[in-house]
Amino acid sequence: MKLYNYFRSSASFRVRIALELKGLAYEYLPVHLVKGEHKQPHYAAVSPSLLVPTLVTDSGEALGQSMAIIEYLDEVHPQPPLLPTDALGRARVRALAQLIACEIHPLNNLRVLKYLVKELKVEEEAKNGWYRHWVRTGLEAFERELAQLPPGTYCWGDTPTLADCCLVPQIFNGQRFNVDFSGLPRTMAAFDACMRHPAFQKAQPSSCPDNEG
Ligand SMILES: N[C@@H](CCC(=O)N[C@@H](CS)C(=O)NCC(=O)O)C(=O)O
Repeated sequence: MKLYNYFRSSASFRVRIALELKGLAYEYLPVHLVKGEHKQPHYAAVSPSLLVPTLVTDSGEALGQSMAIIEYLDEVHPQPPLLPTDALGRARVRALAQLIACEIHPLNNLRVLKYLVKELKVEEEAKNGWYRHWVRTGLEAFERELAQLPPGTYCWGDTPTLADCCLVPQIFNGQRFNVDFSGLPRTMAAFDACMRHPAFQKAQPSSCPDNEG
């Protein structure tokens, strides 16, 4: 398999975690987002949506959207599972994952932040305020959701799931923008547990070949 991705991209990071959790080898193909490599013809041929990550399967199929990629990996390589065996558990885990992937991340994507600055002429500090506001608001909701669920080591239960694949990159991203993570005990306990797991360590930006520090 090949993974087109960028060390700092949180959607890419989600897929790297899933690959590491499942012990799957892959070729790392860097796409430098800040240099706009995702908009160049060679990458557009792979990803018409001009987004990372893209997973290219062993049979040469290019797949976009991190959540779809992770669910594909989970179906094709079921061990260890990233979704619970019961329908209700799967719905809970997907809801947590989507709270991050659909409610938080799209508001803070590179192209959204660029649009705020370049087109709407928002000052750097106001842009950072936008970022911090939406991440903090989303994580507070995430914490309230976790508080309703049975206690566990990770977001759901005692093994990492799709929800953890989404949470960890969002926290990493938030750290870069100095988001306040206080008062989020369940969320940060799950994050800390993940960071003690070797798969999350191997997938993190500082472990990536294109890491710029
Ligand atoms: N929902 C997509 C999001 C993909 C996405 O937005 N990727 C970002 C990096 S995290 C990207 O390629 N951004 C390019 C841009 O904003 O121009 C997924 O989960 O894969």
